[in-house]
Amino acid sequence: MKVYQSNEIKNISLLGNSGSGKTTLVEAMLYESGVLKRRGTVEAGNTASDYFPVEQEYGYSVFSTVMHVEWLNKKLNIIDCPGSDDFVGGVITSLNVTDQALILLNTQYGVEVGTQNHFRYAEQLRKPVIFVANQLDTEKSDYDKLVEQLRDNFGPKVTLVQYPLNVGPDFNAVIDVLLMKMYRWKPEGGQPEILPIPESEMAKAKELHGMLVEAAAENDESLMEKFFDQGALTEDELRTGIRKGLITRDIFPVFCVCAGRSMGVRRLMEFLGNVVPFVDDMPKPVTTEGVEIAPDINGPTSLFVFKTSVEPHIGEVYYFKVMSGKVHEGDDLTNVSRNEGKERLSQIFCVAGQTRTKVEELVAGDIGATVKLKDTRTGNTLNAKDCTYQFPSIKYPEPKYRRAIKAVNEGEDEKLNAVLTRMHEEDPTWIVEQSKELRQTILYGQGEFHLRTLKWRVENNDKVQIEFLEPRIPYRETITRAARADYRHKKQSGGAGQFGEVHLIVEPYVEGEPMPETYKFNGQEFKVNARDVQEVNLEWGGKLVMVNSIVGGAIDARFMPAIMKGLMDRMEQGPLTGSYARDVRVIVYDGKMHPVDSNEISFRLAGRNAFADAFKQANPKVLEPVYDLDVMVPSDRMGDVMGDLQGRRAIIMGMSSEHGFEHLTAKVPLKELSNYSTALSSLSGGRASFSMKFASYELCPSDVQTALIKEFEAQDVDKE
Ligand SMILES: Nc1nc2c(ncn2[C@@H]2O[C@H](COP(=O)(O)OP(=O)(O)OP(=O)(O)O)[C@@H](O)[C@H]2O)c(=O)[nH]1
Ligand SMILES: [Mg+2]
Repeated sequence: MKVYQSNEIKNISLLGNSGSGKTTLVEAMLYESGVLKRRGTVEAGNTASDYFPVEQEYGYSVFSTVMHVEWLNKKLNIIDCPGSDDFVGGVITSLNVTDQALILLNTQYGVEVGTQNHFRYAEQLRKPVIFVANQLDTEKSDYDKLVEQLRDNFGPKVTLVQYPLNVGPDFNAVIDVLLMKMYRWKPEGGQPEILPIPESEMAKAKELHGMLVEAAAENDESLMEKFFDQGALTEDELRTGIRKGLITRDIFPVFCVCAGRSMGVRRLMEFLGNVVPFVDDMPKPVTTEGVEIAPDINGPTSLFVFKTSVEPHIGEVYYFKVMSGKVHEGDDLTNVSRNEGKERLSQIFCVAGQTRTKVEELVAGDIGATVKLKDTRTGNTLNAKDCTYQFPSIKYPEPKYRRAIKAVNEGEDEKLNAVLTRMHEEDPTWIVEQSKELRQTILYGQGEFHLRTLKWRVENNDKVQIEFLEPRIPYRETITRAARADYRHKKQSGGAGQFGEVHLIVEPYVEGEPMPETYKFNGQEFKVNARDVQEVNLEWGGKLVMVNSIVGGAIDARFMPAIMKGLMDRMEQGPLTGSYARDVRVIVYDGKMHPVDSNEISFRLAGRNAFADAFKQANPKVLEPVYDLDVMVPSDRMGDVMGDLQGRRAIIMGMSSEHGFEHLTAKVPLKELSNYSTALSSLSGGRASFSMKFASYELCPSDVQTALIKEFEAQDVDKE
């Protein structure tokens, strides 16, 4: 295979709502460019891109697939991304290593929630966008309505480069107003006839051409001047203007294809090869040290590993982008992200799905793959000697769905953990947490379907049967007023005796609020003074403050650490519900010792139980985690979604209308969000999306608190 130079390579992400035809389009591109001898179909489960059994089982893409086609002396690296928002990880990864987003639309449905989401992700990463109207051969296709929705959602920068003729089952032609030609296909698609524009279409074509020329000219002063002077631009000037507009996201061109019949595919590949930005037209990637790195083929070799996947018959495959220099088969590189480990790239490949073509060299800007690395992970940087670049790992959206996960067969827990760790490498939005607090293994993902896909893979590929359980809620407990208690721990029967007595006061800890000098309980006054104060920043948030206010040596200072341990026992397993406790100040103001029997364990237990008693008298409250919810829902489903949220104790914080969609923000307790992604999907017919982020801990409603206390007491934890 030819070694392509940086100015012959284009990196493109194929985006768009699920079902818009991305996999079918890239299949047609591979076929038209000769990589495939026969076109597969998603229905037949034999496409080059959806080659994972789970994708063939479900009939849509689960993973982003790296492909390449060679067309008109250009190499187009195309990453076919999954459309379902559950698999957003693949989209984010792809956008981070490519320079152009191609957003496909199903002309039957127009702008869908997936279109909006992917446009938003491209916008967040400042990536150029081209829209492609697909499925023009279907009954309900309506191109004019689609264009209207595109302008309504994405504004006046939406500029037509093509419009179709005979939309519907007889679709067979488009008018291209950049080249001012008509393209017509035979029913089998492929090579088009390129014809003059029929008279009947000329007026419309000229008008659209004028709009395209103006839109292109706006991105370059000299073109603008020429446009004002002569009112026209050459094809090359048009291309230059469009490229500049793409880079600055000032123009969103619209193309037409029928991927299912391989129509319009060659023209689109031509435009991608000729016009969209090269890697060095785009902003330079920045290292973790904040240094911009140009994709210079003469620079030091540096690779960024953006994806790893375990593939049938070959094991782990590492996909990388050459960020600088050139990489050759047999190169020895250093993994600067993992202890400078040495890695030999025994083979390097250009890939098209599971078809890997060995190559000798890949240059800066290109995308390739390698195998058999010793200790490399997704997000790592591999460099040649003396190169110190390190590129930051890719940031993924917050999880939206979580479940506790367990191996059906106890003995397989360890194997399951190893499998889950590997799965996280394949899709970084599958996040595993061994939660000490909840005493569960929690699996986080982007939705119910996302986790079910994982389950399918673990059970079918790794043969580990798993079950999902309702995850516990990480409640917190705290107190709302001061209270006092004392506890004597005494054990003097058989063996070493134990004796310790602790008197303490507890009160809510508020940052910056000083401790009073006296407390009053049942009419009795207690004077305290802080001889020593210890503050603990709790790993689960909030603080514990212990004040030593002992007078007259009632408790020797050497026992204070033991008392602190006792307090921490009950902070870690709160007295009320066994949840983590936070924001409590404890004043140890008196106690008793025994010259022989007093020891660490005695005072740990005395401290622990005195604290638990006082805590329970201090009007303790359970706090629940509350999340900020951000929902995008089609206006016609707003009522149902609102009604459902009200049933989830949501507090609506804001509402705004955006192009036929309602944008809702709300605060909702985590307890009420367990199955929200599934509920929202059925309420909106899969046309809504949301994100959620932890916001704060708030007081639990009393009925929830009572139920939690009952449940905890029923567990009968050790009441030492
Ligand atoms: N009639 C018609 N059907 C098409 C066309 N392109 C794709 N399809 C069909 O649309 C369905 C979805 O196609 P895919 O290629 O899987 O869509 P996708 O965008 O990859 O979907 P996800 O992988 O879920 O994101 C399949 O049944 C295709 O056969 C087209 O141009 N015309
Ligand atoms: Mg697909």
